[in-house]
Amino acid sequence: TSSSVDLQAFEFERVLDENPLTVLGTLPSTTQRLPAILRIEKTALASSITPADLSSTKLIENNDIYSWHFGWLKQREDVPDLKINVVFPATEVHIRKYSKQDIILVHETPQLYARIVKPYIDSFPASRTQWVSDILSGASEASKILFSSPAFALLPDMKWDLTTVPALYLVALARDPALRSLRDLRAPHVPLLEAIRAEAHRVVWERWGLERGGVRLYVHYQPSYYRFHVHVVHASQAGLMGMTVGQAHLLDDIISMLSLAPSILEDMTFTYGLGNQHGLYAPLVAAQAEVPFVATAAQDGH
Ligand code: M7G
Repeated sequence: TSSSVDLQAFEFERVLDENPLTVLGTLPSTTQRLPAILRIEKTALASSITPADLSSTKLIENNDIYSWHFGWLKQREDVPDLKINVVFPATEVHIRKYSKQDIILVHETPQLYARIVKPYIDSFPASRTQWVSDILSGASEASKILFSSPAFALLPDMKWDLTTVPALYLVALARDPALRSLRDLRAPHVPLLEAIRAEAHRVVWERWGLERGGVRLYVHYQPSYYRFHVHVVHASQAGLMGMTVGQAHLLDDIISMLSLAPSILEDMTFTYGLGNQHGLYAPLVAAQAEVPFVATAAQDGH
C-alpha cells in the first residue's frame, strides 16, 4: 500500500509551523504534483560527543569561566541528522492539523457530543484510518509489531526513531472498529484496557529495560484518528505536544473511573483545547455561544 517518496523532488510552498518546523509543498505522483507536508526535527544527540565526532568548532564569545561556540558534526552514515515525517498526499484536514493555530477551550457535554461531535466522527471516510487497518491486517509495518492479540496490536509510533530510548513512543491499536474514542469506552472494556497496560509494560521491560512506571500511557481526546488507541511514551518525556492537560487522559485514570462508574465516559463533560483550524472548532464554539455563561452553582447559593 505504501510507496516511497522522493524527498529531493519536494517543492516548497509555505511554512505551516515553526516548532517543529513543518512545511507545505508538493511532490510528484504518477500524474501530477500533490500536496505534501514535511515535519523536520533534529535527531537526538548521541549520549557522548568526542572531538572525533566534530569536524570543526568556532568560538562565539567568552567571559570569565564561560564560553559559547558553534560546532559542526562530521557526517556519519549511521548517525542521521534529521528525522523527517512526510504526509503525502496530504488532505485539507492534515494541512489544518499541522498549521500553527490559536487554541480555545471548549466544554463537550454529552448533548454536544451527540449533536456535533458524533456526526463529525461519523463523517470521516474509512480511508482516513487506512493506516490503522493496514497495520492490523499485517499489510503495513508488519515487521515492527511488538505484540499482537485478537484485541489489539502494539508497535512503535511513527513519532519515534526506534533508537533513542528516552524518546520511546509506542502506540497500541484496538482492533474493534466500533471503538472510536474515549467516549465509546464502558466498563466491559476494562479487560482490554488492562491488557494493553500489561503488555505495554511487559514489552518495554523486555526490550528496553524500562521498569514499571517507566512509561506514561495515555489516550487523546480529541484524537486525530478515530480508531481507539493508547499512546505509550517514555515517562521522562515532558511537555510533548500531545501531553496537554485536557487532551491527554492517563490510561490508569480511565481504568479507575470505569471501574467506579461504568458509563462515566459517556456521561461526563470533557473540557479540552481546540485549534481554530480543527473541524470541530466552529460548530462547538457556536453551540457554546448559545449557552449563557453563568455558573449553575450560583443558583444553588454556592
Ligand atoms: P492521535 O491521538 O489520533 O493523534 O494519535 P495525534 O497524531 O494528534 O497524536 C495517533 C498516533 O498514531 C500518533 O501518535 C501518530 O504519531 C501515530 N501514527 C499516525 N500514523 C499515520 C501512523 C502510522 O502510519 N504508523 C504508526 N506506527 N504510527 C502512526
